[in-house]
Amino acid sequence: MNRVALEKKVLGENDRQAAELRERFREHGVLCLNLISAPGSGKTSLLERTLRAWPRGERVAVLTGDIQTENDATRLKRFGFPVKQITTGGTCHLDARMIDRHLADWRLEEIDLLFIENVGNLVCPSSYDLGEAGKIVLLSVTEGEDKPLKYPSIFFKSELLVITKIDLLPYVPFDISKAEENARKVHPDMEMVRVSNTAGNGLEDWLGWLEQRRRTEAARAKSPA
Ligand SMILES: Nc1nc2c(ncn2[C@@H]2O[C@H](COP(=O)(O)OP(=O)(O)OP(=O)(O)O)[C@@H](O)[C@H]2O)c(=O)[nH]1
Ligand SMILES: [Mg+2]
Repeated sequence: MNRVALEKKVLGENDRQAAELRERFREHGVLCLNLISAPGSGKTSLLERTLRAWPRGERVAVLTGDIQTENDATRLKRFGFPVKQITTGGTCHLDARMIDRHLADWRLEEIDLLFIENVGNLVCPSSYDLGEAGKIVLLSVTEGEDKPLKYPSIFFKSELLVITKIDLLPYVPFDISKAEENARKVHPDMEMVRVSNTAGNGLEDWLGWLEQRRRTEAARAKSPA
């Protein structure tokens, strides 16, 4: 079998498993969001901020993916919500089978919001559907404002762009308006927020977006198909 045919087969099988996961999330009323960025853009930091701000009784959970180490799960478990690490052992993205396997001993009826932190990579995670309701792409101000043009697929497929590390703007030659304009060239309707995970600026916009997204999903679930 040649490489293209094999890749098609793998992606076809992944799509089938992702469709099953999406159906299970829908049945149990789980809003699943898939966070994607280059390594180190601030996915775990944003989730740390989110869990810290999250009301204790609310039912949120995280699956966090990395090639090696349990570091991100250790960071996120401190907030008392269910968190599991997925180590891929070399694979540059998560796939639907890994999600399915790591959900096996969680009761989906006890989760309202599930974050998946993908492996740090702007390319491979874009091709693998995980059954999520939406993808969120992060871009930090140290990465250059041309990234939406260089890696269009993930910016096209994500509903929200989170620009991170805005506290560093005084120190780096990053034109934030240009970055947003580039993202809009690839994805005209894309929503955007700007945050600093360290200083805390913009976090209310991110949390507000999440709240609104949960409301939209709940309304969609209630309306007849
Ligand atoms: N100045 C500044 N540093 C940040 C911000 N967000 C994250 N960092 C730092 O950036 C580094 C990487 O952050 P992580 O949250 O681990 O990034 P990540 O995207 O989860 O990284 P991977 O999981 O390895 O892909 C850490 O040293 C963070 O403290 C921010 O908003 N401002
Ligand atoms: Mg991380």
